[in-house]
Amino acid sequence: MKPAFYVTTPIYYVNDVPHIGHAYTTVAADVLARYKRLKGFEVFFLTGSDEHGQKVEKAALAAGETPLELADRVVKRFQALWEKLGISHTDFIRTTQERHKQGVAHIFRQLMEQGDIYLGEYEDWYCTPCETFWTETQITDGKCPDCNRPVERLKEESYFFRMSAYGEQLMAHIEANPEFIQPKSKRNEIIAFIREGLRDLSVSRTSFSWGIPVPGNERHVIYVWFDALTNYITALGYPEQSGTFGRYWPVDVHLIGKDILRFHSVYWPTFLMAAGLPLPKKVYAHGWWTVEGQKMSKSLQNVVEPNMLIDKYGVDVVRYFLLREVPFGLDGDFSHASLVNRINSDLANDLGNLLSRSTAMLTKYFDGILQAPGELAALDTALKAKAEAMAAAVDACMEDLAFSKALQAIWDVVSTGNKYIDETTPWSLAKDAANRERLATVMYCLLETQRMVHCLLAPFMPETSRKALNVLGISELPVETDLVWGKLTPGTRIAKAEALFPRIEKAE
Ligand code: ME8
Repeated sequence: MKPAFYVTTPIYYVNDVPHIGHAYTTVAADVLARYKRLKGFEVFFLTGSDEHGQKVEKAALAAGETPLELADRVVKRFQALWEKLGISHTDFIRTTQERHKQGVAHIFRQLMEQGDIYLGEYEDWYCTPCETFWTETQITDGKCPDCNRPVERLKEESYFFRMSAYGEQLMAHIEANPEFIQPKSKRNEIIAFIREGLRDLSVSRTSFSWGIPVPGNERHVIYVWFDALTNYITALGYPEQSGTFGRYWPVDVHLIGKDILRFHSVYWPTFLMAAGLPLPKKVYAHGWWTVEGQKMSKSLQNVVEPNMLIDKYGVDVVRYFLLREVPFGLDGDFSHASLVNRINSDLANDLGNLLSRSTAMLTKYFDGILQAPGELAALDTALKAKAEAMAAAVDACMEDLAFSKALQAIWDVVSTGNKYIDETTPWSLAKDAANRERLATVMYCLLETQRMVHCLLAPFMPETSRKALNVLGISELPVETDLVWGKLTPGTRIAKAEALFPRIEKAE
C-alpha cells in the first residue's frame, strides 16, 4: 500500500471573494500534493470554505441575502478559481455541510461531558471583524491589536474551553517536536505567547445565531474558530475513527498564513489534546503579500484578482510567480513589473528558449529523430551529474517547504543546459560528418536533461510540463522512477517545440 500524506489549506471565509493571498496558500498546497503524488504517496488534499459566524451573517444582511445564499454564491467563485488554477484537491469541505456540523457537535459534546467545556460568563473587549475577544492590556486606544479597528465591550453567558489546563502539555509537545511549528521565527512567537499563560477560551456566542448550535443549549452557537478548525477532521469522516480518518490523521501539514497561526498552533492542538486525538505533525505559517508595496485592501482598491492575472499571463505563470518570487515563510510584494521580469527572464529566456533551441536543432540535424548517445565526454557527464543531483536537491527543499529554493535548483540545471549549448556548439559539430556521433550525444544529453527538468517541474507548472513532455514523446504523468537519467528512448520523434512563453513587451 502507498504511504499516506495529508495536506490542508485554511478554509476561506465566504464574506470575501478570492484574491492572490488565498490563491497563494492553495497553490502551495497543490504543488506539495502533486509532488507527493509524484513521489508515490497517496495524498489527501483538503480545502474548503468557512461559512459560519458573525462576519458572514453581517455580510449577508448587507447583501440582502440569507447567510446560506451568500455562502452558496461566493463558494462557487472559490471553486471556479481552484479549477482554473489547476488545484487538485481531494475534497472541498463547507462548514454548512451536515457531515461537518455533526462532527463539530460530537467533539463539543464530548468535551462538555468530560468537563473540558463549561458554562460561565464572559466580559471583555470584542473585535467583530476578527471575531476575537481582547483583554484590557492587549488593546491600545480602544483598537484591536490585529486589525486596528475599534473594539466594543461585550458581556455574555458563554461556554468556555478549559485551555488553561493544556498549556504545559502543549509546551512540552512544542519543545519535543521542533518541526511542529514552522518557520522558526514564528515558533518563538508562539512559545512566548504560551509562556504568558493560557486563559480558558470562550467557545460559544449568544449575540448572533448563524452557526452550529451548542448541543443541548440552542441559545448558543459554537464559536466560529472551534467550528472551523474541526473541518480538518470532519472532512476525514470524524467521529468515525477508522477508514479515511484512520488512514490520514494526524495531518502531515496544515498550510496557513501567519495571520492565523495562533488558532492553529495553540487553540487547535489543545482541542485535540482534550479530545484525545494526535496533534498535527506540522503547522507552517507562510508570509503575507502586499501589492506594489501596500497592504491589499478593498478600500485601497488594490486587491489583486487571480482570474485577471490568469487570463492575461496564463495559469502556470501565476503559479510559478507566486512560489518563485518570495521564499516561503517570508513576506513578499506583488508587482506587475516583477511578474513581467520573471516571465521574460526565467520562463521565456531560460526555460522556453532551451526547449525551442534544442528541438529546433534536432529537427535540423536529425530530422527530429532522437539518436542513441555515444560515449559521454566531460561536458556531458557534468551536465548529467547536475541533472541527477537535481532530484535530491528538490526533494530536500520540498521537505522544508522551500518552494522557491526547489525552483532555483531546477533553474540551475536549466541554465547549465543553456550554457552547455554554447559550450558544445552543435552548429559547428554539424558542419563535419565526422562529428555525427558527437552531435547525437550532445542532442541526447540536452533533451534528456529537459525531460528530467519537466518531470520535477510538473507539480509547479502542470500545463507547461505536460506540453514539454509531450514534445519529448511522453504522455504519462511523471512518477518517481522517471527521475533518473537515460529514460528517453532513441528513435523517438521529437517535433520542434513552439515557444512555451511569449515574451512580454515592457509597454504592455
Ligand atoms: O482566516 N497574503 O479565512 P480567510 C498571503 N476562515 N496570504 C493571504 C493573504 C495575504 N495578503 N490574505 C489571505 C480565515 N491569505 C479563516 C480560516 S481555517 C480553519 C479558518 C490567505 O478567508 C492565508 O492563507 O481570512 C490566510 O491564512 C488565509 O488566506 C485567511 O483566509
